[in-house]
Amino acid sequence: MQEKEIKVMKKILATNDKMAMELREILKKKGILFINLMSSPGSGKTSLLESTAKNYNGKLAVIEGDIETTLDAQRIANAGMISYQINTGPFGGDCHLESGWIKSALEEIDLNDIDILFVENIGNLVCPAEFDVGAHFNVVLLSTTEGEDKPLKYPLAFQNSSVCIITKTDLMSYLDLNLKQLKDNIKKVNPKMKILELSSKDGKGMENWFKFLTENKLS
Ligand SMILES: Nc1nc2c(ncn2[C@@H]2O[C@H](COP(=O)(O)OP(=O)(O)O)[C@@H](O)[C@H]2O)c(=O)[nH]1
Ligand SMILES: [Mg+2]
Repeated sequence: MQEKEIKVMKKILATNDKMAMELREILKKKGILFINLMSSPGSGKTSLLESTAKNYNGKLAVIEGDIETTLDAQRIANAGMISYQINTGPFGGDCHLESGWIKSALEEIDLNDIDILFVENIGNLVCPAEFDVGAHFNVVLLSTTEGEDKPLKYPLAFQNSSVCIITKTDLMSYLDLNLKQLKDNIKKVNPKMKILELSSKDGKGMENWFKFLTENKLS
């Protein structure tokens, strides 16, 4: 029985990865940079996107992933970014997005007027890291309130990302966070990780995120 389950899982992942590779190529050819944001609920993904929509000069769109509600898509749309919501609730409540769903969402979005496409993955530091959605960059967010140990406890999200954004730096003076320890833990799990520190609230460090976007834009 277990062997059968493993075989089915392997097949699902292989199908997902094939589609993800195709999406990556299609978007590259269209000159669209594709970024997948992953983190636990509440780390600041939507806030980062709102601030990006308001302060970064680019043609931006986001595919929002949530189990229920269109709240985040509405927040982002209010901030001025094209947004499209995927809800997994009606289809079993999956805790991650898969490349096939991204492909379906892309059929609804006019790709001719976009130069950066984001995915806000479902809030969860575990499952989203297992599924390649076809992004050019996986970006993992970790807020200062989550503690130094999380990269060690949830390594896959950090191993499968090339950028880690430490969010909510404005709160650091209220916390006992050891920032050096946190960064050492990130590097322990992924020595090549690019680490950015910022606050969407007071705007400090946002320029480094915008620089990253500009440097990696494809058109
Ligand atoms: N102080 C502070 N709060 C933040 C910051 N970014 C997000 N928040 C707050 O954290 C909560 C969750 O943020 P949200 O962007 O919805 O997180 P998401 O679930 O990852 O999309 C909200 O109440 C935000 O106002 C920040 O940089 N500083
Ligand atoms: Mg959100």
